Amino acid sequence: YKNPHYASGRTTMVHLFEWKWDDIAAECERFLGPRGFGGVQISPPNENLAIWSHNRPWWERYQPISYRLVTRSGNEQQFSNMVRRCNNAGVRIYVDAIINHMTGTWNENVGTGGSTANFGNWHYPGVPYGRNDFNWPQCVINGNDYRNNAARVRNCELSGLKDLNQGSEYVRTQIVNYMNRLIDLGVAGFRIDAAKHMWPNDLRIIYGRLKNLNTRHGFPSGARPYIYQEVIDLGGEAVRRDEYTPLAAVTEFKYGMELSRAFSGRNQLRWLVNFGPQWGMLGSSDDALTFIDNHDNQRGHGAGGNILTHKTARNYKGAIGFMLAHPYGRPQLMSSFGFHNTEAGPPMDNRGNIISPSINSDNSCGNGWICEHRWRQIYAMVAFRNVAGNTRVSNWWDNGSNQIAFCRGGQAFIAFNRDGWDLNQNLQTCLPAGNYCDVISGEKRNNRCTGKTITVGGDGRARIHVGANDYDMFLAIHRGSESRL
Ligand code: LM2
Ligand code: CA
Repeated sequence: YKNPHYASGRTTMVHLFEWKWDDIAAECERFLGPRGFGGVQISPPNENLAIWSHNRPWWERYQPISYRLVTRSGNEQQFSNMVRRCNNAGVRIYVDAIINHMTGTWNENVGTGGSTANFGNWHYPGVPYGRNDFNWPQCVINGNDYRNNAARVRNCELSGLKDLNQGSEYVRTQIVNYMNRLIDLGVAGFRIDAAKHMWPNDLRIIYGRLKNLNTRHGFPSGARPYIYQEVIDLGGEAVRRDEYTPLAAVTEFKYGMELSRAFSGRNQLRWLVNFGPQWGMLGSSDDALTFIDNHDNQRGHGAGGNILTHKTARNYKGAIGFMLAHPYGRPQLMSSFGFHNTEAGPPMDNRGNIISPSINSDNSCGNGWICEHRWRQIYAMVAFRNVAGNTRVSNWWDNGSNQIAFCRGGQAFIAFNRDGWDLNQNLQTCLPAGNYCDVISGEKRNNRCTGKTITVGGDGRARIHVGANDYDMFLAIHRGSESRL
């Protein structure tokens, strides 16, 4: 369950938060496929409660009312079409699976597909679930439970969301049927929402009943779905992430927290020389889904404070650049819509329909969408990581503070400067002699560099300059970024 089953040579997925299925299909064909992205995490595809009383917040999608594939992102036919088109473009689809709970109690009770619920009776006719399918006696998790009561974290309600009993055969069957339907439609795996709120043994049984990935969508026979379990464990938790790594991969929240610290100037970059397990992170790359921000902590929900996001773009790009240049983990990018208020849902019209992103001539998005994955510095680093492949970090250099540089075998080289003075050094790039285009300050176009050109000599060394006031704090070159002029 720890293999993402990317198409060969691909390494990185992006969370297209709240995107519509038709738009994702188009994005796979026109951008993600050609640019070498490995996959997309989509917002939950199953029917959720439509919460008009909060003006359709983003978090309504974490309030399931049935497993019908009807949401503001689209219907079942659009979903199926998206998965087909993305797989054809070499881009895999990963589903955010909300299987811990059903919607809590609200005044409104109609879902995005028209299903209703009778909250007082724990009755969800769209599945159907009833009173016996939930944990009993009813209780709500309180703050202390996270430190000292694993059973309450798993058997009580997460902020009032009705807590399903995954120990029940009937509940397991509904969940497995839902997930297997998605596998039949061609998805490559799942994010398991709120995994710490479910018993590892119940999850093990559920994963074991999932089908192999659909060979008619290009997966090898016998391939198991990729599963990454959302477990927030920064230490001091009653529920530990190591309880989940024997089952499948786990979201590594320490990763984005530490890189956010370093790239916002709260820790020196030179310490990153041994970034990885020695920092208390999961012991192997296969175990760790790595990311800077996610849909929760970019708006102050979930784990950790002071996480870098698109709102502080220069530092954020630096952190993303390091993440994609460094071999540890299986990276995930965040792609956001703009927001001022932390409850606000995606751009929508007054009937609640999501408005599609528009695409500008410079590749960026409009209509309220940020599309970090379309920032040159970010998609260029996706290509860098694909070129770097399985090579190790070599030739680490630092200046004893916030200037660092390293090679990825003989494939790629990167340098960062977060000090208040210029980086200006003759450094080993590990690349064959030639003129290389920096893919951060510009790109290679018609065999010319639109940004900096770096001249590597026969000894692999080059003059590397990253000014303290440069637009970006890093430069990156790799095999394939040579200019021929
Ligand atoms: C997650 N991971 O474990 C998601 O990443 C996170 O986004 C979800 O919370 C959460 N678990 C449940 O799937 C979000 C949001 C919450 C929101 C819930 C449910 O962070 O604030 O809670 O979705 O929509 C909302 C209200 C809360 C209310 C609750 C129950 O904000 O005040 O509690 O609904 O109706 C009474
Ligand atoms: Ca639970």
